[in-house]
Formats: sequence, C-alpha cells, structure tokens
Amino acid sequence: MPLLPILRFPDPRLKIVAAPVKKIDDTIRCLARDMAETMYEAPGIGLAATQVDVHLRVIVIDASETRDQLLVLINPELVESAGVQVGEEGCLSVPGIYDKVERAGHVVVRYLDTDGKAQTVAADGLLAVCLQHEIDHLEGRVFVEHLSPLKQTRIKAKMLKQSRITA
Ligand code: K1U
Ligand code: ZN
Repeated sequence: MPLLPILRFPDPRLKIVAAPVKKIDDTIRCLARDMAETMYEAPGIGLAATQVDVHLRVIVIDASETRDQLLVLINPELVESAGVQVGEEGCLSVPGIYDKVERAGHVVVRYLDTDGKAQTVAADGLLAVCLQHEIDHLEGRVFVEHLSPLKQTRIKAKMLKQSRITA
C-alpha cells in the first residue's frame, strides 16, 4: 500500500474546503487505508484527506496509546461542543511547530463509517482536540490560524525557508 505525500503549510491547497463523500465505495475505503498507513508511518495521531491533496470529507484518527484504535470518519459533523481546553498541537503539514490552541473540551461528532453506517463518537481530552483539528483541515483551516498574526507570519517564513532548502 502506498504512503501518500503530505502537503506542507503554506501550500494553498490546504485552504480548499473538502466536498462531502457521495458514495462509500472501494475507492474511498482504499483512500482511508492508505491515509491510515501514512498516519501511522509519519507518525501522527490523525490525518485529513485535504493533507494528501484529496478534497473529500474523510479523516483517520488513532489517539490511543496502544495505536490500535483506528477511527475512519467519513462526512464528520460536529454536533455538540462544550467547555474549553488548551493543549499543545502539532500538524504533519507544519512539521516541527507545536503551540497551544484553545479548543472545546468535549465534542460529539456524527459520521459515516466505511460501511456507510451512521455512527457517533463522544470525546474529550486529546481525542476531542484531534477531531476538531482534523475537521478544521476539511474546512481548509490549519491549526496555526488559531495563533496570533505575528506567530503565523513567523511560521510561514520558517516553512518557506525550509522548503527552499529542501527543494
Ligand atoms: O492533522 C495532523 O496534521 C496530524 C496531527 C494531529 C494532532 C496532533 C496534536 C494535537 C492535535 C492534532 C499529528 O498527529 S502531529 C504529530 C503528533 O502530535 C504525534 C505523533 C505521534 C504520537 C503522538 C503525537
Ligand atoms: Zn494537521
């Protein structure tokens, strides 16, 4: 199974709003499998299809310590959010940058699984943060947009410098 290349911030394709999946077929299941493999290999605790330049509403998450609780969420929708938590976030599209972001403390997300069955997940802590981070990607938002304009400018400059060095 191929590992998928991950777009790097500030690539403008990270700003594209992903379209809902209309039909859950083998193409979508194959995409989810490749995304999961890419996430585990990175390593990361989540990955949105946007980050691999596929603009469909698919995310994969495994925020477990044992790395054996894969969630594949198709057309995820945040249906409830409550409270506040501030936690350190990173992003596979912004390697080497970690910063504190304020998020809802508790969320409920409705989604379709790979069989097309409606499911809900209620989460707090790291899983809640990760769900919000990945849904943001599907909306074309990267976590640095939650930081101050000064930090965003510095991070953008650092990423552009790195991409010139590695090109
Ligand atoms: O969407 C992504 O870019 C993945 C990102 C998800 C995320 C991390 C932290 C808070 C919120 C969302 C990552 O996985 S970055 C890598 C990372 O944090 C990590 C990697 C391995 C083990 C544990 C954490
Ligand atoms: Zn990310």
